[in-house]
Amino acid sequence: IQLVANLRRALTEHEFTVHYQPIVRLEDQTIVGAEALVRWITPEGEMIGPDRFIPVAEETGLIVPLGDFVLAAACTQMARWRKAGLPCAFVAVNISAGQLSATDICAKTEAALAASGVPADSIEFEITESMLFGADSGAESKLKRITELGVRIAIDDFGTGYSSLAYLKRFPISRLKIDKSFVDDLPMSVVDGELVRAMIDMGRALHIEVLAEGVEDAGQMAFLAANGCTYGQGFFWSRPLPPERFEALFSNAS
Ligand code: G
Ligand code: G
Ligand code: MN
Ligand code: NA
Repeated sequence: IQLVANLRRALTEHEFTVHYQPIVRLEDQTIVGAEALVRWITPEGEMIGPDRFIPVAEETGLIVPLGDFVLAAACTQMARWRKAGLPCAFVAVNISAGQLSATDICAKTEAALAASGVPADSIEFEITESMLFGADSGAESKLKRITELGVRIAIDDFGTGYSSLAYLKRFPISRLKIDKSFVDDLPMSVVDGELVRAMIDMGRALHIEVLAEGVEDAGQMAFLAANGCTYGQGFFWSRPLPPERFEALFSNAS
């Protein structure tokens, strides 16, 4: 269909760009990192969100070159920020299953790190539980090699996938990102509150950092902070922003 042709053109014509959403340490409300989120700016100037094209990119295999672009862009951005002394310690990049099954993800990751010169531990890969649950030995050994490079692994949308927690034993996971659906009804929902507390406690016991996604208001923020959640992300602090507006968040603070 036309969307596929448009996506191919968008790749060759450099119509994709990357926005950055701050990741905040709840204790002192400082920005410590960012999640890279791809955007498509059409020649007409319309901004199209990834919900509309990532599924098609995944079905057609275009997610591989698109993912390469996002990883390279995030590494390059991180290098600029480090050079400028911006205290943003890491950038998280979403990785689709199709990218992990492509044979050369490890080599591409090494190349992106080398080309940008950023330390591997300033890059985090966000993968979903289902990617670990469904991981064949190939995907598993690739993930292990990527963590051996020093790249950190975060579990995105945590709590919504197949919750076979066995993967927490097999893989070196650095961060759990509690899915927005558990955060939405805080602090009112008793059930969600208990689930969130259980996820926070599990993270603490396993020395895995815990982040709450989709934080939109002060009540949610206060609940999370009071219950020992370390990091947050959401519209309460900021939407995903183009790099120059993300940078401006640091000059406004402190
Ligand atoms: O940015 P937004 O909140 O609209 O993102 C919607 C969805 O698209 C999220 O599930 C997010 O993980 C996914 N997404 C955004 N950017 C990327 C990307 O670069 N690669 C992949 N695989 N998914 C992305
Ligand atoms: O699946 P993933 O967690 O990568 O999705 C990130 C998506 O969530 C992006 O599309 C981002 O724009 C969106 N997002 C981030 N924070 C919030 C929030 O506080 N509220 C809502 N509704 N969406 C958010
Ligand atoms: Mn994500
Ligand atoms: Na999520």
